[in-house]
Amino acid sequence: MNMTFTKVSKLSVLIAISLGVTACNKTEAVDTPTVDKIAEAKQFITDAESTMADLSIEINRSEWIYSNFITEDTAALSASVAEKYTGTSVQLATESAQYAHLALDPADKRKLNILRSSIVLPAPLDPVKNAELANISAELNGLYGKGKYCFQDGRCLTQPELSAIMGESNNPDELLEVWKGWREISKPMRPLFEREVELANEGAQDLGYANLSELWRSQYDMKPDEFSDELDRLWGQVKPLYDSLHCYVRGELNEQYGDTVAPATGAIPAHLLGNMWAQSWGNVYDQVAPQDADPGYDVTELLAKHNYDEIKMVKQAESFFTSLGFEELPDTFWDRSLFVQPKDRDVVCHASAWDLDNEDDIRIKMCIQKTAEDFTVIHHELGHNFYQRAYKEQPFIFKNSANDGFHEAIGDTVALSITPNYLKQIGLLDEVPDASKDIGLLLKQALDKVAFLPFGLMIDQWRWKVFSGEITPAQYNQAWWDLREKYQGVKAPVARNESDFDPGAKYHVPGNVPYTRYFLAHILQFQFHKSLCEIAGDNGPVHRCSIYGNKEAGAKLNTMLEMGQSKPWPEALAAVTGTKEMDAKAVLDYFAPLQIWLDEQNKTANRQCGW
Ligand code: X8Z
Ligand code: ZN
Repeated sequence: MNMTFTKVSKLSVLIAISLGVTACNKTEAVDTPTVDKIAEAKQFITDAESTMADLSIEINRSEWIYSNFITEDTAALSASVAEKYTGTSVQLATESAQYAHLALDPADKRKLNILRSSIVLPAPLDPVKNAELANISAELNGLYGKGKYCFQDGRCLTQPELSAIMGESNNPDELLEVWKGWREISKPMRPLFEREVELANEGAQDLGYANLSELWRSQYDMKPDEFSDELDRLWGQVKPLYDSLHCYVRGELNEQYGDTVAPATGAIPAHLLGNMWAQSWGNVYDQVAPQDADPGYDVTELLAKHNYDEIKMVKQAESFFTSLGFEELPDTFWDRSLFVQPKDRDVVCHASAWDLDNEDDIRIKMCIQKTAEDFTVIHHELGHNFYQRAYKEQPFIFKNSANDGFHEAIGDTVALSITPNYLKQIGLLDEVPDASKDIGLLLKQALDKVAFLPFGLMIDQWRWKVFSGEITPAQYNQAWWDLREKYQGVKAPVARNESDFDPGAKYHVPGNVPYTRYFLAHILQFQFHKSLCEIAGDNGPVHRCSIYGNKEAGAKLNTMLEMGQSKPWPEALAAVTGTKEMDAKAVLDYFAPLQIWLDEQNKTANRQCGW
């Protein structure tokens, strides 16, 4: 399906057609001259692509309906389409292996490789187990989407409503109640998740991988272990910056809340960071803002002051993309998207972007809150949609991003251009704060982007260990918090145990969406931003640069988007940045003045950093 984070990749959609082909292909394999075999492989790919494209539309529609109307019936229907889809994709992935050794042209070789490796939740070949997996997956998604916490006064709130409290409140008792309350929804997920892992591991093994971890790490044009090393390298680059930020924020929270609630040393209690998962900390900006360098505006307030409703927020984000030269969104986008949380039914509120027909039927689905945070998320989602439309002329198998981090990075790259100057240009802000306020701007950005990095990394560090068996079901929750502490320096505010299943309270775990993509995106977006600013001829500090209205930058970005997944990702990266390496130096350069400032603050306050 073409939701931007596909739990069963659309690339694995191929279907029954090829089932018939399989048997005869196999018997012919030994004697057929290579040239015939190559023709056969080409035919296999052609058939596969056309069938896949058709089936993808069916699964997209059934998933769209399910996540917009969560009921027993839509769950059953979506599971049944997913069963067909996965069964076929696994069958085709298996078949594609027989052509892997042939001297095909690079594009065909790449297609076969993608066919084999891009199934996110592979079912075992056994049809009974395939059906079981499809049902579990639908049920897990439903449990998350329907999740609510009810207060003693009878009010029952959904995830975005609870998140709003986490973002706005600084009453530690209230924060703790909401934090704990939301984590009740994931307890029943535990046995389902455990079985899902068992089945998908078996599916991965049927495809020739050691386990699902190896399969997930095989999507990056390099060997799985090389990819893991690459992540360690990138994390090593940014960790000193994270440590400085962590130290500063912990110290400020300690001053505000005192030792009992927010200790001055050790890991930070996870309910105090302005976010349900402590994954980005922009909401505590007011609590930790620099006294003399606060830019003095709040985008949430500006949106309210200028009467922005949900649609106006989306229109404004669209206009950024059109200012770069991208075509307007189609009318169907406006007719078919979900922007506001419906009051009368359960939906999956977690924001997503969709491409229903692999052409123009692009949509977002989001329960928009009228906040600065969601204004950014809207740009994020539209980045997916504009990417999808840019690669629509590619063959079906290449209708995807260079790697999954690229898909997640595009809208964020654009949102880095939401600078004070830009806000003034669009009439939201009256006065642009002068350069003396840059530390405040950078701190706000770091709370969102730098704080995110270890979170973006740790989720799949946990999952990969779960998939490989290094973390057993009896250790799920303890291992989760061990990694939270190791990477983020964050801890649970109250004792947890193995009757809890805290990973399940994060959408992407029950939703089975790989998460390393967001870590990559948080590095890549700074590389893209820097290069696009250069192309736009902006010579000022990169955190003040906005590419708004710059057609050259837009055209350059588009050359990369149009490539889809047709080339290895380093080539796509080079199309915009001129380099084939992911490099966190762009992050460090962006935040360089802040890092100096944080270290000074930490030194002056005599803080013992680390945890
Ligand atoms: O899930 C998302 C997007 C949809 S792809 C809203 N994000 C991650 C999250 O919310 O956890 C964007 C940033 C990280
Ligand atoms: Zn996304």
